[in-house]
Amino acid sequence: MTAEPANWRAHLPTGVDPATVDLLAERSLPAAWAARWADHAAAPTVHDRRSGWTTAGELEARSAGAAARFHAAGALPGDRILISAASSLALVVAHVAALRLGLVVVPANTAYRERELVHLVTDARPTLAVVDDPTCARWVVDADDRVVATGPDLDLLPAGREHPLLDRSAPDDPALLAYTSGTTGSPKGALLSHGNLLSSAEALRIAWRWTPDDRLVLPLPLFHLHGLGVGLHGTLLAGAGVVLHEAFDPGRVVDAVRDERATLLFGVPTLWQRLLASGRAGELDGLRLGVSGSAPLDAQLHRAIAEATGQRLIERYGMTETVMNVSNPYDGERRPGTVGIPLPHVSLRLAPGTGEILLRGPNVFAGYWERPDATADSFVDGWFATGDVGAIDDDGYVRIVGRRKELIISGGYNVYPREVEDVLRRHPSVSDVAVIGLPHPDWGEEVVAVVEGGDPGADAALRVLAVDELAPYKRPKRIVHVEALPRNALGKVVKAEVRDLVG
Ligand code: MLC
Ligand code: AMP
Repeated sequence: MTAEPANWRAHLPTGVDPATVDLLAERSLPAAWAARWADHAAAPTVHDRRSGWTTAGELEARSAGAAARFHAAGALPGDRILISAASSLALVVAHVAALRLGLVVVPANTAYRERELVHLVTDARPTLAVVDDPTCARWVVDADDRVVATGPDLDLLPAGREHPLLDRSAPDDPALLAYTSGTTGSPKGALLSHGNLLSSAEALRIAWRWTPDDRLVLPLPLFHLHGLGVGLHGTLLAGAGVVLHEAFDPGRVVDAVRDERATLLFGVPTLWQRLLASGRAGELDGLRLGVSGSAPLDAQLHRAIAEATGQRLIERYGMTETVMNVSNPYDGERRPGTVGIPLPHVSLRLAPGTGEILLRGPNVFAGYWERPDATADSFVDGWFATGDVGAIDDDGYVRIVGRRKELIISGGYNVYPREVEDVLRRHPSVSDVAVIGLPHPDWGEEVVAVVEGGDPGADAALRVLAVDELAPYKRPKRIVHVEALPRNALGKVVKAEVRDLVG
Protein backbone atom coordinates (compact mmCIF):
# COMPACT_ATOMS: atom_id res chain seq x y z
CA MET A 1 0.00 0.00 0.00
CA THR A 2 1.32 3.42 -0.88
CA ALA A 3 1.67 5.97 1.90
CA GLU A 4 1.58 8.83 -0.59
CA PRO A 5 -1.56 10.65 -1.65
CA ALA A 6 -2.03 11.04 -5.40
CA ASN A 7 -0.35 14.10 -6.83
CA TRP A 8 -2.30 17.32 -7.11
CA ARG A 9 -1.60 17.42 -10.84
CA ALA A 10 -4.70 15.25 -11.13
CA HIS A 11 -6.73 18.42 -10.41
CA LEU A 12 -5.41 20.34 -13.41
CA PRO A 13 -7.17 20.48 -16.76
CA THR A 14 -5.39 18.55 -19.50
CA GLY A 15 -2.43 20.46 -20.90
CA VAL A 16 -1.88 22.75 -17.90
CA ASP A 17 1.74 22.64 -16.75
CA PRO A 18 1.88 22.44 -12.91
CA ALA A 19 4.91 24.72 -12.95
CA THR A 20 2.64 27.52 -14.19
CA VAL A 21 0.19 27.23 -11.27
CA ASP A 22 0.92 30.23 -9.04
CA LEU A 23 -1.90 30.48 -6.49
CA LEU A 24 -0.68 33.79 -5.09
CA ALA A 25 -0.08 35.63 -8.35
CA GLU A 26 -2.89 38.10 -7.59
CA ARG A 27 -1.59 38.72 -4.01
CA SER A 28 -4.99 39.03 -2.29
CA LEU A 29 -8.65 38.31 -2.91
CA PRO A 30 -9.63 42.01 -2.98
CA ALA A 31 -6.96 42.75 -5.62
CA ALA A 32 -8.16 39.82 -7.71
CA TRP A 33 -11.83 40.75 -7.28
CA ALA A 34 -11.14 44.37 -8.26
CA ALA A 35 -9.53 43.13 -11.48
CA ARG A 36 -12.63 40.99 -12.27
CA TRP A 37 -15.03 43.87 -11.50
CA ALA A 38 -13.10 46.26 -13.74
CA ASP A 39 -13.20 43.78 -16.63
CA HIS A 40 -16.86 42.77 -16.28
CA ALA A 41 -18.75 45.54 -14.48
CA ALA A 42 -22.12 44.40 -15.81
CA ALA A 43 -21.79 40.78 -14.66
CA PRO A 44 -24.61 39.68 -12.31
CA THR A 45 -22.66 38.82 -9.17
CA VAL A 46 -24.74 38.58 -5.98
CA HIS A 47 -28.43 37.72 -5.70
CA ASP A 48 -30.50 38.03 -2.57
CA ARG A 49 -34.21 37.99 -1.95
CA ARG A 50 -34.42 41.71 -1.18
CA SER A 51 -32.35 43.14 -4.06
CA GLY A 52 -32.41 40.52 -6.83
CA TRP A 53 -29.18 40.57 -8.85
CA THR A 54 -26.43 43.09 -8.11
CA THR A 55 -23.75 43.57 -10.73
CA ALA A 56 -19.98 43.48 -10.22
CA GLY A 57 -19.78 47.24 -10.81
CA GLU A 58 -22.43 47.91 -8.16
CA LEU A 59 -20.64 45.62 -5.71
CA GLU A 60 -17.40 47.51 -6.35
CA ALA A 61 -19.08 50.88 -5.75
CA ARG A 62 -21.08 49.78 -2.72
CA SER A 63 -18.12 48.09 -1.06
CA ALA A 64 -15.94 51.16 -1.67
CA GLY A 65 -18.68 53.27 -0.01
CA ALA A 66 -18.86 50.86 2.92
CA ALA A 67 -15.07 50.91 3.28
CA ALA A 68 -15.23 54.71 3.41
CA ARG A 69 -17.74 54.43 6.27
CA PHE A 70 -15.53 51.98 8.17
CA HIS A 71 -12.60 54.32 7.65
CA ALA A 72 -14.61 57.34 8.79
CA ALA A 73 -15.64 55.39 11.90
CA GLY A 74 -11.95 55.11 12.78
CA ALA A 75 -11.10 51.58 11.64
CA LEU A 76 -7.54 51.09 10.44
CA PRO A 77 -5.91 48.18 8.58
CA GLY A 78 -5.31 45.32 11.01
CA ASP A 79 -8.27 46.33 13.23
CA ARG A 80 -10.83 43.61 13.79
CA ILE A 81 -14.44 43.89 12.63
CA LEU A 82 -16.95 41.41 14.01
CA ILE A 83 -19.61 40.42 11.50
CA SER A 84 -22.65 38.40 12.51
CA ALA A 85 -25.60 38.39 10.16
CA ALA A 86 -27.78 36.17 8.02
CA SER A 87 -26.75 35.92 4.36
CA SER A 88 -27.67 39.03 2.37
CA LEU A 89 -26.21 41.46 -0.13
CA ALA A 90 -25.58 43.94 2.72
CA LEU A 91 -23.53 41.34 4.57
CA VAL A 92 -21.48 40.61 1.43
CA VAL A 93 -20.89 44.34 0.91
CA ALA A 94 -19.69 44.74 4.50
CA HIS A 95 -17.41 41.70 4.30
CA VAL A 96 -15.90 42.69 0.96
CA ALA A 97 -15.43 46.29 2.15
CA ALA A 98 -13.65 45.14 5.29
CA LEU A 99 -11.21 42.97 3.33
CA ARG A 100 -10.63 45.76 0.78
CA LEU A 101 -9.70 48.13 3.61
CA GLY A 102 -7.34 45.64 5.27
CA LEU A 103 -9.56 45.03 8.31
CA VAL A 104 -9.57 41.58 9.89
CA VAL A 105 -13.03 40.03 9.70
CA VAL A 106 -14.23 38.05 12.72
CA PRO A 107 -17.26 36.03 11.55
CA ALA A 108 -19.69 35.04 14.29
CA ASN A 109 -22.52 32.53 14.14
CA THR A 110 -25.88 34.35 14.41
CA ALA A 111 -27.10 31.60 16.75
CA TYR A 112 -24.53 32.42 19.44
CA ARG A 113 -25.84 33.22 22.88
CA GLU A 114 -24.43 36.02 25.03
CA ARG A 115 -21.71 33.88 26.64
CA GLU A 116 -20.42 32.72 23.25
CA LEU A 117 -20.44 36.18 21.66
CA VAL A 118 -18.89 37.91 24.65
CA HIS A 119 -15.96 35.50 24.49
CA LEU A 120 -15.28 36.50 20.87
CA VAL A 121 -15.55 40.21 21.62
CA THR A 122 -13.32 40.00 24.67
CA ASP A 123 -10.71 37.92 22.86
CA ALA A 124 -10.66 39.65 19.45
CA ARG A 125 -11.27 43.23 20.72
CA PRO A 126 -12.96 44.45 17.52
CA THR A 127 -13.19 48.15 16.65
CA LEU A 128 -16.44 47.70 14.74
CA ALA A 129 -19.30 45.21 14.78
CA VAL A 130 -21.82 44.60 12.00
CA VAL A 131 -24.67 42.69 13.62
CA ASP A 132 -28.20 42.15 12.32
CA ASP A 133 -29.86 41.26 15.62
CA PRO A 134 -30.29 44.16 18.08
CA THR A 135 -30.04 41.83 21.09
CA CYS A 136 -26.68 40.52 19.87
CA ALA A 137 -25.56 44.09 19.17
CA ARG A 138 -26.33 44.96 22.79
CA TRP A 139 -24.35 41.92 24.03
CA VAL A 140 -21.39 43.06 21.89
CA VAL A 141 -21.44 46.62 23.17
CA ASP A 142 -22.04 45.56 26.78
CA ALA A 143 -18.96 43.33 26.52
CA ASP A 144 -16.75 46.16 25.29
CA ASP A 145 -18.15 49.67 25.10
CA ARG A 146 -15.35 50.76 22.74
CA VAL A 147 -16.93 48.70 19.94
CA VAL A 148 -18.99 50.70 17.46
CA ALA A 149 -21.94 48.49 16.45
CA THR A 150 -24.19 48.89 13.43
CA GLY A 151 -26.69 46.87 11.39
CA PRO A 152 -25.65 45.43 8.00
CA ASP A 153 -26.89 48.54 6.20
CA LEU A 154 -24.17 50.48 8.10
CA ASP A 155 -26.60 53.33 8.63
CA LEU A 156 -25.21 54.03 12.12
CA LEU A 157 -21.75 54.79 10.70
CA PRO A 158 -20.76 58.18 9.28
CA ALA A 159 -20.63 58.32 5.48
CA GLY A 160 -16.96 58.81 4.65
CA ARG A 161 -16.30 61.37 1.93
CA GLU A 162 -12.89 60.34 0.76
CA HIS A 163 -12.24 56.85 -0.41
CA PRO A 164 -9.33 55.40 1.50
CA LEU A 165 -6.72 53.28 -0.23
CA LEU A 166 -8.25 49.93 -1.07
CA ASP A 167 -7.06 46.50 -2.19
CA ARG A 168 -3.51 46.99 -0.94
CA SER A 169 -3.09 43.97 1.35
CA ALA A 170 -0.05 41.73 0.90
CA PRO A 171 -0.31 37.92 1.07
CA ASP A 172 1.02 37.78 4.65
CA ASP A 173 -1.37 40.42 5.99
CA PRO A 174 -4.13 39.12 8.28
CA ALA A 175 -7.61 38.87 6.75
CA LEU A 176 -9.85 36.63 8.83
CA LEU A 177 -9.99 35.66 12.49
CA ALA A 178 -12.16 32.54 12.54
CA TYR A 179 -12.97 31.05 15.93
CA THR A 180 -12.76 27.33 16.52
CA SER A 181 -12.49 25.27 19.70
CA GLY A 182 -9.89 22.73 20.52
CA THR A 183 -10.18 19.66 22.68
CA THR A 184 -9.69 21.84 25.73
CA GLY A 185 -10.41 25.40 26.68
CA SER A 186 -12.45 28.07 25.00
CA PRO A 187 -12.59 28.90 21.28
CA LYS A 188 -9.38 30.24 19.75
CA GLY A 189 -9.13 32.57 16.79
CA ALA A 190 -7.43 31.00 13.77
CA LEU A 191 -5.75 33.92 12.02
CA LEU A 192 -5.91 33.44 8.27
CA SER A 193 -3.90 35.67 5.96
CA HIS A 194 -4.90 37.12 2.61
CA GLY A 195 -2.54 34.54 1.07
CA ASN A 196 -4.33 31.67 2.86
CA LEU A 197 -7.74 32.81 1.57
CA LEU A 198 -6.56 33.56 -1.98
CA SER A 199 -4.57 30.36 -2.43
CA SER A 200 -7.46 28.20 -1.28
CA ALA A 201 -10.05 29.93 -3.44
CA GLU A 202 -7.71 29.86 -6.44
CA ALA A 203 -6.99 26.15 -5.96
CA LEU A 204 -10.75 25.45 -5.95
CA ARG A 205 -11.33 27.71 -8.96
CA ILE A 206 -8.86 25.63 -10.94
CA ALA A 207 -9.84 22.23 -9.54
CA TRP A 208 -13.58 22.68 -9.98
CA ARG A 209 -13.27 24.51 -13.33
CA TRP A 210 -15.12 27.51 -11.88
CA THR A 211 -15.79 30.12 -14.63
CA PRO A 212 -17.65 33.44 -15.01
CA ASP A 213 -20.52 31.44 -16.54
CA ASP A 214 -21.16 29.64 -13.26
CA ARG A 215 -23.95 30.42 -10.82
CA LEU A 216 -23.87 29.01 -7.34
CA VAL A 217 -26.91 28.51 -5.13
CA LEU A 218 -25.56 28.94 -1.59
CA PRO A 219 -27.93 27.95 1.23
CA LEU A 220 -25.08 27.85 3.77
CA PRO A 221 -24.32 30.67 6.22
CA LEU A 222 -21.49 33.13 5.53
CA PHE A 223 -20.04 32.92 9.03
CA HIS A 224 -18.12 29.66 8.47
CA LEU A 225 -15.45 28.75 5.96
CA HIS A 226 -17.73 26.57 3.83
CA GLY A 227 -20.11 29.36 2.86
CA LEU A 228 -17.60 32.18 3.13
CA GLY A 229 -14.15 30.88 2.13
CA VAL A 230 -15.43 28.45 -0.50
CA GLY A 231 -18.83 29.73 -1.69
CA LEU A 232 -18.49 33.51 -1.60
CA HIS A 233 -14.74 33.95 -2.08
CA GLY A 234 -14.63 31.38 -4.88
CA THR A 235 -17.57 32.98 -6.69
CA LEU A 236 -16.04 36.46 -6.63
CA LEU A 237 -12.61 35.15 -7.64
CA ALA A 238 -14.06 33.31 -10.63
CA GLY A 239 -16.11 36.36 -11.65
CA ALA A 240 -19.19 34.16 -11.31
CA GLY A 241 -22.57 34.70 -9.59
CA VAL A 242 -23.96 33.58 -6.23
CA VAL A 243 -27.59 33.23 -5.14
CA LEU A 244 -27.74 33.70 -1.36
CA HIS A 245 -30.34 31.99 0.82
CA GLU A 246 -30.63 33.15 4.41
CA ALA A 247 -31.78 29.68 5.51
CA PHE A 248 -31.95 26.23 3.98
CA ASP A 249 -35.24 25.14 2.50
CA PRO A 250 -35.07 22.23 0.02
CA GLY A 251 -37.94 23.52 -2.12
CA ARG A 252 -36.48 27.03 -2.37
CA VAL A 253 -33.10 25.60 -3.34
CA VAL A 254 -34.57 23.49 -6.16
CA ASP A 255 -36.65 26.45 -7.37
CA ALA A 256 -33.59 28.74 -7.33
CA VAL A 257 -31.49 26.25 -9.28
CA ARG A 258 -34.22 26.20 -11.93
CA ASP A 259 -35.14 29.92 -11.94
CA GLU A 260 -31.57 31.23 -11.88
CA ARG A 261 -30.22 28.48 -14.16
CA ALA A 262 -27.66 27.65 -11.49
CA THR A 263 -24.71 25.41 -12.31
CA LEU A 264 -23.27 24.85 -8.82
CA LEU A 265 -24.69 23.78 -5.45
CA PHE A 266 -22.61 23.37 -2.28
CA GLY A 267 -23.87 21.72 0.88
CA VAL A 268 -23.16 19.70 3.97
CA PRO A 269 -24.32 16.04 4.02
CA THR A 270 -27.47 16.93 6.04
CA LEU A 271 -28.48 19.35 3.30
CA TRP A 272 -27.98 16.76 0.55
CA GLN A 273 -29.86 14.19 2.65
CA ARG A 274 -32.82 16.59 3.07
CA LEU A 275 -32.84 17.42 -0.64
CA LEU A 276 -33.09 13.73 -1.38
CA ALA A 277 -35.84 13.26 1.21
CA SER A 278 -37.80 16.17 -0.31
CA GLY A 279 -38.43 14.07 -3.41
CA ARG A 280 -37.28 16.92 -5.68
CA ALA A 281 -33.58 16.05 -6.01
CA GLY A 282 -34.30 14.80 -9.54
CA GLU A 283 -34.88 18.43 -10.57
CA LEU A 284 -31.20 19.20 -9.89
CA ASP A 285 -30.08 17.41 -13.05
CA GLY A 286 -29.18 20.72 -14.73
CA LEU A 287 -26.32 21.41 -12.33
CA ARG A 288 -22.76 21.20 -13.61
CA LEU A 289 -21.40 20.31 -10.16
CA GLY A 290 -22.59 19.50 -6.66
CA VAL A 291 -20.13 19.55 -3.77
CA SER A 292 -20.37 18.13 -0.25
CA GLY A 293 -18.12 18.91 2.68
CA SER A 294 -17.71 19.87 6.37
CA ALA A 295 -18.72 16.39 7.55
CA PRO A 296 -18.41 12.82 6.28
CA LEU A 297 -20.67 12.05 3.33
CA ASP A 298 -22.01 8.55 3.67
CA ALA A 299 -21.02 6.48 0.60
CA GLN A 300 -24.62 5.23 0.30
CA LEU A 301 -25.96 8.80 0.28
CA HIS A 302 -23.39 9.66 -2.41
CA ARG A 303 -24.75 6.85 -4.58
CA ALA A 304 -28.40 7.70 -3.86
CA ILE A 305 -27.81 11.33 -4.93
CA ALA A 306 -26.12 10.11 -8.11
CA GLU A 307 -29.12 7.91 -8.88
CA ALA A 308 -31.66 10.65 -8.20
CA THR A 309 -29.88 13.54 -9.92
CA GLY A 310 -27.20 12.14 -12.20
CA GLN A 311 -24.77 14.22 -10.09
CA ARG A 312 -21.69 12.45 -8.82
CA LEU A 313 -20.98 14.80 -5.93
CA ILE A 314 -17.46 15.96 -5.31
CA GLU A 315 -16.64 15.39 -1.64
CA ARG A 316 -13.92 17.60 -0.26
CA TYR A 317 -12.19 18.14 3.09
CA GLY A 318 -11.50 21.46 4.77
CA MET A 319 -10.91 23.06 8.12
CA THR A 320 -11.07 26.50 9.68
CA GLU A 321 -7.28 26.62 10.13
CA THR A 322 -6.53 25.54 6.57
CA VAL A 323 -9.56 26.51 4.46
CA MET A 324 -9.64 23.69 1.85
CA ASN A 325 -7.19 20.78 1.67
CA VAL A 326 -8.32 17.81 -0.34
CA SER A 327 -10.98 17.24 -3.00
CA ASN A 328 -12.18 14.53 -5.30
CA PRO A 329 -11.12 15.37 -8.84
CA TYR A 330 -13.37 17.07 -11.39
CA ASP A 331 -12.09 14.80 -14.17
CA GLY A 332 -11.52 11.24 -13.07
CA GLU A 333 -13.12 9.14 -10.41
CA ARG A 334 -15.13 10.80 -7.62
CA ARG A 335 -14.83 8.01 -5.11
CA PRO A 336 -17.55 7.67 -2.47
CA GLY A 337 -16.18 7.39 1.06
CA THR A 338 -13.02 9.33 0.21
CA VAL A 339 -12.22 13.05 0.21
CA GLY A 340 -9.96 12.69 -2.83
CA ILE A 341 -6.57 14.14 -3.61
CA PRO A 342 -4.72 17.11 -2.04
CA LEU A 343 -5.55 20.38 -3.80
CA PRO A 344 -2.90 22.25 -5.82
CA HIS A 345 0.17 23.08 -3.69
CA VAL A 346 -1.21 21.30 -0.60
CA SER A 347 1.09 18.67 0.92
CA LEU A 348 -0.44 15.93 3.07
CA ARG A 349 1.10 13.09 5.04
CA LEU A 350 0.06 10.77 7.83
CA ALA A 351 1.86 10.88 11.17
CA PRO A 352 3.64 7.60 11.85
CA GLY A 353 1.87 5.56 14.49
CA THR A 354 -1.30 7.60 14.85
CA GLY A 355 -2.23 8.16 11.18
CA GLU A 356 -3.10 11.78 12.00
CA ILE A 357 -3.39 13.93 8.87
CA LEU A 358 -0.60 16.52 8.72
CA LEU A 359 -0.77 19.41 6.28
CA ARG A 360 1.45 22.02 4.76
CA GLY A 361 0.73 24.58 2.07
CA PRO A 362 -0.08 28.20 1.26
CA ASN A 363 -3.60 27.60 2.65
CA VAL A 364 -2.39 26.71 6.16
CA PHE A 365 -2.74 29.46 8.78
CA ALA A 366 0.24 30.80 10.69
CA GLY A 367 -1.26 30.39 14.16
CA TYR A 368 -3.93 31.18 16.72
CA TRP A 369 -4.56 34.78 17.75
CA GLU A 370 -2.50 35.61 20.84
CA ARG A 371 -2.09 31.90 21.69
CA PRO A 372 1.57 30.97 21.09
CA ASP A 373 1.28 27.80 23.17
CA ALA A 374 -1.76 26.48 21.33
CA THR A 375 -0.05 27.38 18.05
CA ALA A 376 3.13 25.52 18.98
CA ASP A 377 1.07 22.48 20.04
CA SER A 378 -0.72 22.33 16.70
CA PHE A 379 2.37 22.15 14.49
CA VAL A 380 4.81 19.23 14.20
CA ASP A 381 8.04 20.16 12.38
CA GLY A 382 6.20 22.83 10.40
CA TRP A 383 3.25 20.55 9.56
CA PHE A 384 -0.21 21.42 10.89
CA ALA A 385 -1.68 18.52 12.90
CA THR A 386 -5.38 18.38 11.99
CA GLY A 387 -6.66 16.00 14.68
CA ASP A 388 -8.25 13.97 11.86
CA VAL A 389 -7.04 10.43 11.28
CA GLY A 390 -6.58 9.40 7.68
CA ALA A 391 -5.82 6.44 5.47
CA ILE A 392 -4.66 6.46 1.87
CA ASP A 393 -6.00 4.07 -0.78
CA ASP A 394 -3.52 2.18 -2.97
CA ASP A 395 -3.94 4.70 -5.74
CA GLY A 396 -3.62 7.70 -3.46
CA TYR A 397 -7.19 8.75 -2.53
CA VAL A 398 -7.43 10.04 1.06
CA ARG A 399 -10.02 8.70 3.49
CA ILE A 400 -10.89 10.23 6.86
CA VAL A 401 -11.24 7.27 9.19
CA GLY A 402 -11.40 8.86 12.63
CA ARG A 403 -10.59 11.79 14.88
CA ARG A 404 -7.95 12.28 17.54
CA LYS A 405 -9.76 15.38 18.76
CA GLU A 406 -12.96 15.25 20.75
CA LEU A 407 -15.41 16.72 18.32
CA ILE A 408 -19.00 16.09 17.30
CA ILE A 409 -20.09 17.25 13.83
CA SER A 410 -23.83 17.78 13.76
CA GLY A 411 -25.32 18.93 10.47
CA GLY A 412 -21.93 20.40 9.49
CA TYR A 413 -21.56 22.40 12.71
CA ASN A 414 -18.79 21.54 15.15
CA VAL A 415 -19.74 20.87 18.73
CA TYR A 416 -17.02 20.46 21.34
CA PRO A 417 -18.24 18.09 24.08
CA ARG A 418 -16.12 19.83 26.71
CA GLU A 419 -17.98 23.12 26.24
CA VAL A 420 -21.41 21.48 26.60
CA GLU A 421 -20.26 19.43 29.60
CA ASP A 422 -18.93 22.55 31.35
CA VAL A 423 -22.32 24.23 30.98
CA LEU A 424 -24.41 21.25 32.17
CA ARG A 425 -22.09 20.53 35.09
CA ARG A 426 -23.10 23.85 36.60
CA HIS A 427 -26.46 22.36 37.57
CA PRO A 428 -26.33 21.24 41.21
CA SER A 429 -28.03 17.89 40.55
CA VAL A 430 -25.35 16.82 38.07
CA SER A 431 -22.39 15.09 39.67
CA ASP A 432 -20.79 14.50 36.27
CA VAL A 433 -21.77 14.44 32.61
CA ALA A 434 -20.32 13.06 29.38
CA VAL A 435 -21.41 14.56 26.06
CA ILE A 436 -21.07 12.28 23.06
CA GLY A 437 -22.07 12.18 19.40
CA LEU A 438 -24.19 9.25 18.30
CA PRO A 439 -24.91 8.35 14.66
CA HIS A 440 -28.04 10.07 13.39
CA PRO A 441 -29.73 9.79 9.97
CA ASP A 442 -30.31 13.55 9.57
CA TRP A 443 -27.57 15.26 11.59
CA GLY A 444 -24.83 12.72 10.91
CA GLU A 445 -24.05 12.85 14.60
CA GLU A 446 -26.50 13.78 17.33
CA VAL A 447 -25.42 15.52 20.54
CA VAL A 448 -26.36 13.37 23.56
CA ALA A 449 -25.69 14.23 27.21
CA VAL A 450 -25.15 11.28 29.53
CA VAL A 451 -25.71 12.51 33.07
CA GLU A 452 -24.43 10.82 36.21
CA GLY A 453 -26.31 11.27 39.43
CA GLY A 454 -28.82 13.51 37.77
CA ASP A 455 -32.41 13.74 38.78
CA PRO A 456 -34.57 13.11 35.64
CA GLY A 457 -36.90 15.72 37.14
CA ALA A 458 -34.16 18.29 36.56
CA ASP A 459 -34.09 17.73 32.78
CA ALA A 460 -36.22 20.80 32.18
CA ALA A 461 -33.77 22.89 34.20
CA LEU A 462 -30.84 21.41 32.24
CA ARG A 463 -32.58 22.35 29.01
CA VAL A 464 -33.11 25.90 30.22
CA LEU A 465 -29.41 26.08 31.09
CA ALA A 466 -28.55 24.88 27.58
CA VAL A 467 -30.91 27.42 26.00
CA ASP A 468 -29.36 30.24 28.03
CA GLU A 469 -25.75 29.33 27.39
CA LEU A 470 -25.46 27.43 24.11
CA ALA A 471 -26.35 28.02 20.46
CA PRO A 472 -29.19 25.65 19.46
CA TYR A 473 -27.00 23.28 17.44
CA LYS A 474 -24.83 22.57 20.52
CA ARG A 475 -27.75 21.71 22.81
CA PRO A 476 -28.19 18.02 23.61
CA LYS A 477 -30.98 16.54 21.54
CA ARG A 478 -31.26 13.83 24.21
CA ILE A 479 -30.44 13.61 27.91
CA VAL A 480 -29.79 10.10 29.23
CA HIS A 481 -29.33 9.21 32.91
CA VAL A 482 -26.92 6.61 34.22
CA GLU A 483 -26.07 5.62 37.76
CA ALA A 484 -22.35 5.86 37.11
CA LEU A 485 -20.28 6.86 34.10
CA PRO A 486 -17.69 4.26 33.05
CA ARG A 487 -14.23 5.34 34.22
CA ASN A 488 -10.69 4.08 33.89
CA ALA A 489 -8.31 3.31 36.77
CA LEU A 490 -7.44 7.01 37.03
CA GLY A 491 -11.09 7.95 37.38
CA LYS A 492 -11.30 9.49 33.91
CA VAL A 493 -14.55 8.95 32.00
CA VAL A 494 -14.05 6.56 29.05
CA LYS A 495 -16.11 8.03 26.22
CA ALA A 496 -15.97 4.89 24.06
CA GLU A 497 -17.62 2.94 26.87
CA VAL A 498 -20.21 5.66 27.44
CA ARG A 499 -21.09 5.29 23.78
CA ASP A 500 -21.47 1.50 24.15
CA LEU A 501 -23.61 2.04 27.24
CA VAL A 502 -26.23 4.25 25.59
CA GLY A 503 -25.59 3.86 21.82
C1 MLC B 1 -29.91 23.77 13.33
N1 MLC B 1 -30.17 23.07 14.47
C2 MLC B 1 -29.26 22.13 14.62
C3 MLC B 1 -28.38 22.29 13.53
N2 MLC B 1 -28.81 23.29 12.74
N3 MLC B 1 -29.09 21.18 15.55
C4 MLC B 1 -28.03 20.37 15.42
N4 MLC B 1 -27.15 20.46 14.39
C5 MLC B 1 -27.29 21.41 13.45
N5 MLC B 1 -26.41 21.54 12.43
C6 MLC B 1 -31.25 23.26 15.42
C7 MLC B 1 -32.14 24.42 15.06
O1 MLC B 1 -31.63 25.59 15.61
C8 MLC B 1 -33.45 23.99 15.64
O2 MLC B 1 -33.39 24.15 17.03
C9 MLC B 1 -33.48 22.50 15.38
O3 MLC B 1 -32.09 22.12 15.36
C10 MLC B 1 -34.13 22.11 14.08
O4 MLC B 1 -33.53 22.89 13.07
P1 MLC B 1 -33.81 22.71 11.52
O5 MLC B 1 -34.83 23.70 11.10
O6 MLC B 1 -34.05 21.28 11.20
O7 MLC B 1 -32.38 23.10 10.97
P2 MLC B 1 -32.02 24.14 9.89
O8 MLC B 1 -32.19 25.50 10.43
O9 MLC B 1 -32.76 23.76 8.64
O10 MLC B 1 -30.45 23.90 9.71
C11 MLC B 1 -29.96 22.72 9.22
C12 MLC B 1 -28.75 23.04 8.35
C13 MLC B 1 -27.79 23.91 9.19
C14 MLC B 1 -28.09 21.73 7.96
C15 MLC B 1 -29.14 23.80 7.10
O11 MLC B 1 -27.42 23.24 10.36
C16 MLC B 1 -26.56 24.35 8.46
O12 MLC B 1 -26.55 25.35 7.73
N6 MLC B 1 -25.48 23.58 8.59
C17 MLC B 1 -24.22 23.92 7.88
C18 MLC B 1 -23.27 24.61 8.77
C19 MLC B 1 -22.00 25.00 7.99
O13 MLC B 1 -22.02 25.85 7.14
N7 MLC B 1 -20.93 24.36 8.34
C20 MLC B 1 -19.61 24.63 7.73
C21 MLC B 1 -18.56 24.80 8.80
S1 MLC B 1 -17.01 25.10 7.98
P3 MLC B 1 -34.58 24.74 17.88
O14 MLC B 1 -34.07 24.71 19.28
O15 MLC B 1 -34.83 26.10 17.36
O16 MLC B 1 -35.71 23.77 17.62
C22 MLC B 1 -16.19 23.63 8.05
C23 MLC B 1 -14.97 23.49 7.19
C24 MLC B 1 -15.35 22.72 5.97
O17 MLC B 1 -16.61 22.71 8.65
O18 MLC B 1 -14.74 21.71 5.65
O19 MLC B 1 -16.30 23.14 5.33
P1 AMP C 1 -14.08 23.29 11.29
O1 AMP C 1 -13.08 23.35 12.39
O2 AMP C 1 -15.43 23.76 11.64
O3 AMP C 1 -13.56 23.94 10.10
O4 AMP C 1 -14.26 21.76 10.94
C1 AMP C 1 -13.22 21.05 10.37
C2 AMP C 1 -13.42 19.58 10.57
O5 AMP C 1 -14.54 19.12 9.82
C3 AMP C 1 -12.25 18.76 10.05
O6 AMP C 1 -11.17 18.73 10.94
C4 AMP C 1 -12.91 17.41 9.84
O7 AMP C 1 -12.95 16.71 11.06
C5 AMP C 1 -14.31 17.78 9.41
N1 AMP C 1 -14.52 17.65 7.97
C6 AMP C 1 -14.54 18.60 7.03
N2 AMP C 1 -14.80 18.07 5.81
C7 AMP C 1 -14.95 16.73 5.99
C8 AMP C 1 -15.25 15.62 5.15
N3 AMP C 1 -15.48 15.77 3.85
N4 AMP C 1 -15.31 14.40 5.71
C9 AMP C 1 -15.10 14.22 7.04
N5 AMP C 1 -14.84 15.23 7.89
C10 AMP C 1 -14.77 16.47 7.38
